[in-house]
Amino acid sequence: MENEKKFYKKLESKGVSRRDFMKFCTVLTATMGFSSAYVSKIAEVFAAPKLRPPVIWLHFGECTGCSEGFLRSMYPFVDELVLEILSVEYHETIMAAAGVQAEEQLHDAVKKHKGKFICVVEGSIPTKFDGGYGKIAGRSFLEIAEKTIPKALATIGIGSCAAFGGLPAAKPNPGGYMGVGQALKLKNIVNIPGCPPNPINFVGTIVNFLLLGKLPTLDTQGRPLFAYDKTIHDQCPRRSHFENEEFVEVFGSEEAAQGYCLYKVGCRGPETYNNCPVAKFNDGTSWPVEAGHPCIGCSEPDFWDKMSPFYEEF
Ligand code: FSX
Ligand code: SF4
Ligand code: F3S
Repeated sequence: MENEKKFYKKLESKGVSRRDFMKFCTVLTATMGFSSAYVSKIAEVFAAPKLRPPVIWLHFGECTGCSEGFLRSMYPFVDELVLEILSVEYHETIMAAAGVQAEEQLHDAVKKHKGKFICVVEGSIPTKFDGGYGKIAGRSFLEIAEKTIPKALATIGIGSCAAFGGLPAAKPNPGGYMGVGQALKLKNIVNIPGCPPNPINFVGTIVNFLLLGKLPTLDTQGRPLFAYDKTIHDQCPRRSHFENEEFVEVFGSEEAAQGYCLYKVGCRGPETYNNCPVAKFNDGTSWPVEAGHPCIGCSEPDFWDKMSPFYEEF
C-alpha cells in the first residue's frame, strides 16, 4: 500500500495523473486480449511490482529504432514505468558505462544472473565469414549471442531484424545476416516484429510474464498471438473502400483526400499480421495507413525482399 502511494505520488510529480495511468493500463489490457477485470491487476504490476527480473539487452545489426521507439515515442511515462519493473543490467543505448567498463558489466551480469535473466535482442546476426561483419570488443555478434542467450531464462527478439533478419538481411545480404532464432537455431524465442515494432506489444509481453509467470501464447513464427493473429487488412478502417473498389491511384489525389483504400499504391495490409490499426503508435495518435501511407509489411519475414517494390500493386 505504502509503495503504491509512493508510486502514484511519483507519477503525479511527473505530471501524470492516476487517470492517465489507468487509461494506459486499460489500453494495455485490451491489447493483451484480457478482459477489463484485469485492468487493476495490470496496474498493480507497475504500482507494486513483486518481481524485478534482470534484463540484458543486446544490440546487433540494426538502426536502434526499436529502442528509440520504446524509449521516446510511447506514452511519455511508459519507458520509466518499464524501467522500474525491470532491472536493466546492460543496454548499450541507455547505460552510463562505456568501453572496458561496459564490457565488464555485460560479463558480470551474465554470470550473476545465469538462468534468471531475460535477454532482449535488437538486430540481426551476421553468420558468414565467422560472423566477421559485426563485432563488439573483439567478439562477433554471433559469439556474443551464443555465449549469452543459452544462459537466459527467456529471450525476446525485438524488431523485425532480430525476429527475421530485417533490413540487414535484404538481398544480396553479403554478411549472411539472419534473425536471432534462425542464427542460433532457437525454438523458444519470442519475436516482436515491426520496423520498428509497436512498444505496446513488447510491454504486453513483459507484463504477461510478470502477471502470469509465463510468456504469452505464440504463433509458429514465435509472435505473441495477442498482437499478431490478424492481418492489417482485416482490422483496417479503410476496408469498406476496398470492398467498394474505391482506391487511391495517385498520392495527393482527391481519392487520397477521401481516405480511399491504398491497395493500388502498394498496401501490403492483406498479407501482414500486426495490430497497428488498433494499437496505433505515439500514444494512440495514428498508424501508417491512417496517415495516408500504405502498409509496407514491415513486420513480416523478409519484408524488404518480399514486399518490394514498395508503392506498386502486387
Ligand atoms: Fe531493425 Fe530495430 Fe527496423 Fe531499426 O533495432 S526492426 S532496422 S526500426 O531498429 O532492429
Ligand atoms: Fe487493406 Fe491496405 Fe486497403 Fe486498408 S488500405 S483496406 S489494409 S489494402
Ligand atoms: Fe509496419 Fe504495416 Fe504496421 S508497415 S507499422 S506493419 S501498418
